[in-house]
Amino acid sequence: MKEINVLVTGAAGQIGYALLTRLASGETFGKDTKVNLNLVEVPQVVSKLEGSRMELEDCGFNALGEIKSFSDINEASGDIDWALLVGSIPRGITINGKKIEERADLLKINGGIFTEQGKALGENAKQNAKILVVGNPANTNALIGCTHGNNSTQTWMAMTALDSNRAKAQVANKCNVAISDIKKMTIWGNHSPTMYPDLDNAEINNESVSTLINDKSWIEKDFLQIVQQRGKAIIDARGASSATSAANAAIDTVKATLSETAEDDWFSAAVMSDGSYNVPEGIIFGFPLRTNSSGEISIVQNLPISEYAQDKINLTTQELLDEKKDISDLL
Ligand code: NAX
Repeated sequence: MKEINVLVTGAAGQIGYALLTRLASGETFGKDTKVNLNLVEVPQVVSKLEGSRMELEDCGFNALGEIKSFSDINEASGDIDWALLVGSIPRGITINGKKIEERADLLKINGGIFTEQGKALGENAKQNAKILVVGNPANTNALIGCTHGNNSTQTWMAMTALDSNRAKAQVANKCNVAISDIKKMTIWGNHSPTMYPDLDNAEINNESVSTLINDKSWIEKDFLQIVQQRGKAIIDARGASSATSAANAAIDTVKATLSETAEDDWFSAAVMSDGSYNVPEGIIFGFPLRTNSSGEISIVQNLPISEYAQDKINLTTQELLDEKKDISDLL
């Protein structure tokens, strides 16, 4: 049986809880691959991971390998093939008597975490390791981690698959088609309310979704707002942020990198900009991506971008540049 070493931070959190069974069941890496899990939590919470370990054992998955718990990222990151960085400090938490509400404060606190995690993974994880940042602010956390990882053979991504899945769900309802009929969904930019879900280049039966829907007002107002604000709507309804759907999107992203992307499709994640689509280099930006038969990930090129879409892309680019400025002392 093949083996894969997977690290999950924030493993005792709500996304972590929903994620672990999906990683260990054989669904993600295949039934013939044993999944060793290195679970990472803050020291105050690490003992809770024993409960997760017992539950995973009780699931009886043949693919489940060894489970280890850590509070030290350096110890946890040795020989890792895949790292899912879910843990981060949420907005609104009180630290040293101060409620963390400002984006700049949040960026700095999480920046410290991702500096350390980046260094540890860069030094200790496998040379071809892939790293997906889920913890918010995901793009800028990934930028900090990637910078301190300083390892050009590892791949850092920030998750936008949840936004992509949310966009597909809205289109499926509107067009009365199955989710699997919707191809080539792109989320441009930041995982934040400025991200831009692109229906011009998304397709159903090889036809542009925006052409098929043919309702500018729905696309530019209802659809955009629903997708951009979906996270908030879920918090309002559930009293807690998305967990099952976030874990599912992380699994979708991992799977999308494990085999060659179908000719008629691509997937969404944020990666280091190489200047494609005139997005400045040096920010982690949501692009349309493909995996080739050697497992390399590349940005899909030469898609048409309307003037309207370009305005939206400029907006989300500016937000990421502002975030980068806020943490410039951490880079
Ligand atoms: P929870 O608060 O339930 O869990 C987070 C866990 O991370 C906690 O158990 C905490 O102890 C742990 N943690 C904090 N700092 C850590 C560190 N330095 N090392 C290891 N563990 C650490 O949050 P949850 O709902 O699971 O969400 C996790 C993160 O995902 C949040 O930042 C959230 O904003 C983000 N999200 C990102 C999404 C995306 O699409 N990119 C969507 C869903 C989610 O909102």
